[in-house]
Amino acid sequence: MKTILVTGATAGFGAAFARRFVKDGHRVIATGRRVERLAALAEELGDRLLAVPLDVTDKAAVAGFLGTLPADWRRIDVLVNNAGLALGLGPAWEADLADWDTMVATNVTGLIHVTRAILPGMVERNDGIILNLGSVAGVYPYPGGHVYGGSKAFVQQFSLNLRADLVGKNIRVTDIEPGMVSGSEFSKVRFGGDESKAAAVYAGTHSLNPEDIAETAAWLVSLPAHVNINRIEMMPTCQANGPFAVKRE
Ligand code: NDP
Ligand code: 8X3
Repeated sequence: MKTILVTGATAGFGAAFARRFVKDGHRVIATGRRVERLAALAEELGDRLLAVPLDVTDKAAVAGFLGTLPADWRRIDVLVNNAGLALGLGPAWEADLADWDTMVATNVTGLIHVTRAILPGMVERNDGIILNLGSVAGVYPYPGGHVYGGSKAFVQQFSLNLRADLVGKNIRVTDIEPGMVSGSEFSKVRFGGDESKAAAVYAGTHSLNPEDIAETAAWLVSLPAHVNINRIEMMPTCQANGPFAVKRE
């Protein structure tokens, strides 16, 4: 049984991770900002789920987070850096700077601060797994992706650089890079709560769903200690990259 910290467990992938890990016999520390969602998850999953509110952009709360946990929950075997968001899909020159700042604060600064808070314990015990949620948006550019894509490229490169520091230690790091995933709140958040715009993103597709990502995470956690998967890029069969954009005269 592993103790698994999941950031952003109040919706989408994070909730699916919590359900899957508890089903697989692990203990989950579920975090996020919406306390009523955390309470519902705790009610659903019982005493192998510890619900603790955490805003990953709150640097002081992140730094002190471990110390707020009950003593027997402080040994984090697996960290899932999942909390993240995209805001807007308009062109860069029209983007709201506050949206850009929020994406960087959450997807980049939040992720590195949580990692910095949890990693020393893993190094001390010479044991741990970190799963970071990157995205195909960090690999392939698309119109309106700008800072979201940039933040996920950071997550990929940060993950690979962590591996460089951790080589020889029993600590693994994987960047999970999904493409189109329906069944989460991702697009609703991106479009400021507009449900019809969000639904249009997935209309007529058989997209991945959060359980597919949880299946991948469960597999990563189950691998023998000598196996590190550096990156996993996954898309629904109905999605592919290309072609290059060409503006002709
Ligand atoms: P959701 O919007 O469904 O879930 C996002 C989660 O992040 C929520 O639980 C939310 O909780 C949490 N969150 C957002 N901001 C903060 C914050 N400041 N502090 C703590 N938690 C926060 O999205 P998904 O489940 O789809 O996305 C999960 C991750 O996967 C993200 O990093 C996303 O970028 C990435 N991803 C998503 C893809 C998709 O197509 N859906 C594809 C590839 C990657 P709360 O609001 O309660 O704080
Ligand atoms: C989410 C996938 O393609 O909407 O990271 O950016 S995409």
